[in-house]
Amino acid sequence: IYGLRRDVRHDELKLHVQPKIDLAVHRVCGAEALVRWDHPVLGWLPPNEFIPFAEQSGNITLITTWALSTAVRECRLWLEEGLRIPVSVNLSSRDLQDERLPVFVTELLRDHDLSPDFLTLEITEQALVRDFARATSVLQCLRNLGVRISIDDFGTGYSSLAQLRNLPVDELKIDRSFVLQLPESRPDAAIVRASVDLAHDLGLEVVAEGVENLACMRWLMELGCERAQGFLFSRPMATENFVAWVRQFSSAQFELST
Ligand code: G
Ligand code: MN
Repeated sequence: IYGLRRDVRHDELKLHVQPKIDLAVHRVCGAEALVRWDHPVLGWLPPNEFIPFAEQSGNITLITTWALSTAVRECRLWLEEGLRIPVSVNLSSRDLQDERLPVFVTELLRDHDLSPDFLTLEITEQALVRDFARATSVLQCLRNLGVRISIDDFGTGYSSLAQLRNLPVDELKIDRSFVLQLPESRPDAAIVRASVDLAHDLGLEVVAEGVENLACMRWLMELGCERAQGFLFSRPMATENFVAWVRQFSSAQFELST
């Protein structure tokens, strides 16, 4: 991770976005921001190849604040284009230890004149393991701002279901490892069905990650899963292509329904 500070300065980080689709109306209902690092020697690095190192070396705050600022600015640009699409940003466990984060988010939204419900923060169950009390207090502050909170990679962490009951969250994202083999895999089907029911009983919305084919999408729709994200709709794309992609997705749907 050596060189990240210099690299942020040199614009080597790039934001990609992947659409989330509302399965009931087949519209784009959100976009997850994913950071890519264009390393001068190693080439494009996806988040899972450098975020862990950034966390260890204490550089994660730099990346998170960069991702938040860039994502909020994009979301404002989409609005200017007439597209009301909330943006989701991933937080790491260190971010949830940072009591300055809610202040940063407040000022960022104010600077871009963006309502807080246009921002969703995705946290993993893992992010709460370290200093649970402080993490939940930061999380509560963020939620009090009106920002939406989403539990990412649900089902892969160590957190107990009892813990979920007390968390200030709005949305649950089912990890793609349980979704990729649907609808064939019986154990995965059982896990996803139980997770969707649990989420609904707790008043949470559900996003299925890793939706790669139509059969999987239809199975999820029948289950009452509200939202889906995955290669079936689109891979993560450069932000400059997003508005055009949304427009063609909407018009493709329009042609289907007429
Ligand atoms: O849960 P997390 O925030 O890590 O998910 C984002 C990652 O998932 C991205 O790296 C993205 O490329 C990947 N991803 C998104 N959709 C799909 C999919 O449909 N299939 C697979 N295999 N990976 C996906
Ligand atoms: Mn995520």
